[in-house]
Amino acid sequence: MSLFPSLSLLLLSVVTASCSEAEPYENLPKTCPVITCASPGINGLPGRDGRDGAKGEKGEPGQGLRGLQGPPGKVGPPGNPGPPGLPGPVGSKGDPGKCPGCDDGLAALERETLRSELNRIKNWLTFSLGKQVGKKFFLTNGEKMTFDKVKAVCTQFQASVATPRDAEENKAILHLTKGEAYLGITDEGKEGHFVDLTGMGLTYQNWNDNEPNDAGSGEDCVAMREDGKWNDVDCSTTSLWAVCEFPV
Ligand SMILES: [Ca+2]
Ligand SMILES: [Ca+2]
Repeated sequence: MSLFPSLSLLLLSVVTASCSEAEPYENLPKTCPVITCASPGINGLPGRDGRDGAKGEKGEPGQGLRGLQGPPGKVGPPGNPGPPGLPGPVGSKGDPGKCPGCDDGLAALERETLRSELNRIKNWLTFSLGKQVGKKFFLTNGEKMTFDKVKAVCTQFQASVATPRDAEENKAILHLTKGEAYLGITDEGKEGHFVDLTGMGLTYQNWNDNEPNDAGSGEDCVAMREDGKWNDVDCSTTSLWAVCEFPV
């Protein structure tokens, strides 16, 4: 007899626990096995808003028509000047400048110095070896040789074989050599027709008596004798002085 109240209390607890499950209201049985259920309560207030969800992906651009581009706007005011740029690379060396007065003065001084030095050298040569007549300067190397070698020696020193154009030049050559010397005169081109080495006819002649005679096997060169007279001789003769004439 004492167990009946305890059993009833146990059943009531079971039924209460069954009715307190968090099931949807619609799914609750309308009847209870032991006691009649009470009518359902009214809905509670909405819960608080949940947290913001993650950001979604960017959507596709709209499909609407794009408007026409408007006219360009007015030119804005000029901006402030920028800072100065870095210095450029060093340029190549320029041409020397001109200083007309300075250069001319220096050039004139150099020319005068050279002219003075050249005159001194000419004087030395004239004193020792040469002889100047007018604008000619006669020189000998003190050697005797064939006519061809005389021509080669004079050409080497930018001169020509001594060729007297008048009595004064003839005398100068005689004074220089004091003996027989080749002259720059020949009739190799045409026998008996004597010309200078440029092919020009003679304007001055000082032949010895009975010369030129083209003696022996032929004489096509001209030698100055010790008395200053001329004689045609063999060009291979090696006993004649080499005398050259230089323009002054
Ligand atoms: Ca001859
Ligand atoms: Ca002769």
